Formats: sequence, C-alpha cells, structure tokens
Amino acid sequence: ASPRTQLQGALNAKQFEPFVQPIVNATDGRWSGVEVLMRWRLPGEGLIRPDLFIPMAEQTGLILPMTRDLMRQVAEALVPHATELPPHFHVGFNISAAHCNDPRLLDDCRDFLARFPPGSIELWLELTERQLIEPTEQTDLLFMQLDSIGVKVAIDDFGIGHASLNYLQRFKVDALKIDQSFIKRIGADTLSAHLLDTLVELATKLEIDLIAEGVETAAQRDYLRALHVRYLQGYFFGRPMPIGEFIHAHRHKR
Ligand code: G
Ligand code: G
Ligand code: G
Ligand code: MN
Ligand code: NA
Repeated sequence: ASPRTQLQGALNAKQFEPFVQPIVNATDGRWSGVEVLMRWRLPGEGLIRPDLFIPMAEQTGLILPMTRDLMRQVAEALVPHATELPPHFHVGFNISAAHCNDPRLLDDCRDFLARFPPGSIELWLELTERQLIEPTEQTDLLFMQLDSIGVKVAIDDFGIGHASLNYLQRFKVDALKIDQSFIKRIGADTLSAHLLDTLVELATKLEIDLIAEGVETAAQRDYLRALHVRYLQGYFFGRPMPIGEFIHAHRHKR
C-alpha cells in the first residue's frame, strides 16, 4: 500500500493517539498545562514516534484530519476532568506549517474550545521555527481570528531557525519555546548562557512568555527559574504519557 493509503487506514482504524507531557509553572512547580504529542499505535509494532510519520502526513495532506482527530480525542478525555484542572489549563498542539494556510484550523479550534466550560482551558498552537509559515493576507486573517477566539500561539524549537521580530508580531506570537539544545548547554559554556540571557531580555521587552523545553536536571530548573523563565517542560517533571495516566498523576500530586 502507498504511504497515503497506509496512513488513511491507520486514521480510520483509530491508531493515532494523544500522549501528553506536563508543562510546569517555574515558580511553584505546579502543572500549568500539557503539550500533546501524537503516537501511532501500530498492531504488532508498538508505538511509532511522530518523526517517522509526521513528514508523510504533511506531504499527503493527511496531517489536517489527523490533527483534527487528535484534538477530538484530547477534548473527549479531558472534558470530564475539566473541573479538577487548574483554571486556564494550557493544552498545546503541534501544528504543521502546511496546516496554517487552511481556514478549517479556526473551526477545529473553535470546536475544541466549545466543548470545555468557559475559562477552564487555554488552547495553544505550537508552530515550529524549523518550518516558517509564509505570511499572506490569508494567514493574517486566520491568525487574527484565532487571536480573537482566545487561541494562543507559541513558536516551537525557538533559537535554531530564523523567525524575525516581524514574524513574531505578524503571527501574534504569545510565547517562545526555547529549543532543547540551549537547555542542554546550561552550565557547559558561557556563550549559551549569554544567548539565554538575551532571549529572556528580548521576550520580557516584547511581553512574550517563555517556556524552556528539555529540562532534565534540578540544576537546569534552578538556573531557568533564576532567569525568570515562566514555564518549564522536560523529563525532569514528566515524560509524555497517556492522558489517563496524566489525570491519575495530577490527582496524586494535588
Ligand atoms: O516526543 P516526540 O517524539 O513526541 O515528538 C517528535 C516530533 O514530532 C516533535 O518535533 C513534535 O513537535 C512532533 N509532533 C508530535 N506530535 C505532533 C503532532 O500532533 N503534529 C505535528 N505536526 N507534529 C507533532
Ligand atoms: O519538537 P517538539 O518540541 O514539539 O517535541 C518535543 C520533543 O522533545 C518530543 O520528542 C519529546 O518527547 C521530547 N522531549 C520532551 N522532554 C524532553 C527532555 O527532557 N529531554 C529530551 N531529550 N527530549 C525531550
Ligand atoms: O510531588 P513532587 O513535586 O515532589 O514530585 C517530584 C517530581 O515528580 C516533580 O517534578 C513532579 O512534577 C513529578 N511528579 C510528581 N508526581 C508525579 C506522578 O505521579 N507522575 C509523574 N509522571 N510525575 C510526577
Ligand atoms: Mn512542540
Ligand atoms: Na520544541
């Protein structure tokens, strides 16, 4: 079967499922939200990592129905627990550049938000800096509309690509997710320390939130906390896990 037929078959068979990784508030360590990470549960093969199938999903256009289905599954699993979660709980989805030219993204976001009690959820879209979106009148309109329904935008893998200040403004960016490579180098060299300092200064001036990714040690957490990076994410706080496990862990933590 062609890759397209194979992915379409997997979608029909409901083999794509959401994992979530906690995002914590740097000041008190509480879980302020999650990033949703797609997994392919292929019978006989186990869990397949997204790097192995997302590129094909993007090339075939199936990324749109796959992301829509993922959003539906996350809403279904989280809505019954909406009142247990802290208010404005962040739920972040990775959105491919190809997806950002499509006005149906707005409907998908609206449908997602409509399922939750007002104010319980904050929907975040993560746009990677590895694939910049070409700004057009159509994307301007889409991002203005997303902003007007309260959807937040984060630039993922920030620091390794070429997003300009104009780009951040044009896509109404609310947060930058600092790429893991910068976090890994904390304590290793002074250049990366200066880069982190500069990033924090820039984000503060632009009133853009910061999320550090790939936090694996207490030393990294302490360093980022001292720099006033607001949100932290990484194996130190929790690995990507099924939503049921996340809800259980969240109850256990409270
Ligand atoms: O944990 P991890 O192996 O989940 O993710 C690998 C890569 O796949 C990351 O770059 C992540 O952004 C991407 N990814 C994970 N889930 C999705 C998704 O639902 N949509 C898109 N477009 N990318 C995703
Ligand atoms: O590209 P994006 O940032 O969307 O994807 C996040 C990727 O980083 C996923 O593959 C996720 O599983 C992985 N990840 C999350 N936390 C950590 C961490 O602390 N260390 C490492 N090495 N990878 C992480
Ligand atoms: O509860 P405490 O904050 O001391 O937990 C230590 C670390 O382990 C924190 O980073 C917290 O986020 C994480 N943690 C606590 N309980 C759980 C749990 O039940 N599951 C997972 N995955 N992580 C947890
Ligand atoms: Mn991401
Ligand atoms: Na990232």
